[in-house]
Amino acid sequence: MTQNFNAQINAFMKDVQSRNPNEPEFIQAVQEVAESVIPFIEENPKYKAAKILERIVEAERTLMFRVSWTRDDGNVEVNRGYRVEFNSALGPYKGGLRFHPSVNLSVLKFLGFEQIFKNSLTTLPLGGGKGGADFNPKGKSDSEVMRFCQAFMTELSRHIGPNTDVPAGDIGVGGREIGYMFGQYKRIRNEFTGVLTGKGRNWGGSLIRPEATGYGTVYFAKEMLITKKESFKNKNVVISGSGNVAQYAAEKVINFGGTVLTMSDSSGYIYDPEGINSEKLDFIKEIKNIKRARISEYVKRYTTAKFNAGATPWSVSCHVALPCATQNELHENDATLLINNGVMCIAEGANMPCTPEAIEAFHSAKLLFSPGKAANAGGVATSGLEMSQNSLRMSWTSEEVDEKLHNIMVDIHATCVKYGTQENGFVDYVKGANLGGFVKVADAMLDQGIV
Ligand code: NDP
Ligand code: 2IT
Repeated sequence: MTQNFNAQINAFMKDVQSRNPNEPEFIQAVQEVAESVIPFIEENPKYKAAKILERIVEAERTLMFRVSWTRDDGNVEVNRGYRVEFNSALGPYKGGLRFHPSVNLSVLKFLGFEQIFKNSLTTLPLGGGKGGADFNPKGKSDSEVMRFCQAFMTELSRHIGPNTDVPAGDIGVGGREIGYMFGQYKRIRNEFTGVLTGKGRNWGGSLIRPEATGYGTVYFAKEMLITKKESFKNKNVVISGSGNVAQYAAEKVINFGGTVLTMSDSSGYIYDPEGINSEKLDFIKEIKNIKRARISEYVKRYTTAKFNAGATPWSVSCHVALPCATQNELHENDATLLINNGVMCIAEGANMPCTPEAIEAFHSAKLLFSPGKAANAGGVATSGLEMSQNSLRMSWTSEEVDEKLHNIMVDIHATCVKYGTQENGFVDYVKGANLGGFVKVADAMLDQGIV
């Protein structure tokens, strides 16, 4: 008989809410972890006595700073920069930087908090952190983006370092932005070090890092399908987003013999009933990465495809759904549509893209559902591999990195199965990921005393 721990969970969450008012995304992320972890803590009093959960929800350090920079026309702009250094029990703070107008403290605290458990699941020595700014790269010239990145790094450089805190990309931060920030760090500190990951391949970057999050998500989903004796072959796959994660998820699905029916951006989604093949995906990469234009351009070239403005792709019938855009992009009604249309597997390429109600619907329907902290951990894992290569002053081949990435995703899947398998055999990947991630961090915190 499973005991009900609602009273303990509610009391804990009441306290977290009162200490973190007006932070809905952070509360959402903590609630999910608390629901998985509190029953375990109640049965393992050493964690309770050391107040591990109370400490883990409090960031070790939160930095907020002004970022002033100049537009091409001479106008002055002011943005707010952040770095949330959440937990260093397992290693230097590690996590991406997001540049998007929606960035605020709640969003970065949710991402930094998730990162602790995700990084633990990778088995690499990585603490958890996240940062960014409410800067909108859309419509900015290249030189404006450079000046912003330089202004941002001028302050951030005081707080980070290869053994302290190692940022990387996230929404709005890709190879171009990492390059500008690395250049400014090097200029200020007079050091060529692995202070950022996602670097260019000629100057310390790892092969496969650009591909890693999307590939890793599909490697993870493949493991989930194997538990049902299924594969990607001839499966219809619906993907949201058309950025870094979505592009390489699509590439790997195509590679595994699946059919990618949709991709999207913040203006809407494209539906190609004939499937987005490699050549069409190259065009999407050109639209998004080089032209920095809208996904709707796709239907001008491929006229049998349809663009649906202002909509998300969840009404398209599919076997596998990979939400790869942003948080809370898949709601309960979307989950119901997917379920009614026969979806069997949902793997989060983005961080927290499914609302709690959507996850509940997938769980009630006994479908394969994996949370981002497990399914998208391949990105940060490969960042960890980039750090290793930087320390060794060596570069591994694509095949070597891809094999390590694949093994890490298979291992994370096994960890989720170990901690998440219910008495009836159903695998609760949410519980599995939360517990699997928590135990390692909690034990390290116990070892390191009350800090
Ligand atoms: P990109 O900036 O490369 O792409 C983001 C994509 O999502 C774009 O298509 C963008 O559309 C869309 N998008 C962003 N915000 C919204 C929104 N509010 N509503 C609808 N669509 C939106 O980012 P990534 O691909 O790197 O990141 C995608 C997700 O994956 C994020 O949740 C991120 O945290 C997560 N992630 C990323 C990792 C990485 O290594 N990059 C690692 C692990 C997770 P538009 O072009 O219109 O803005
Ligand atoms: O959400 C994430 O895991 C990332 N954006 C990648 C972080 C990293 O340090 O590579």
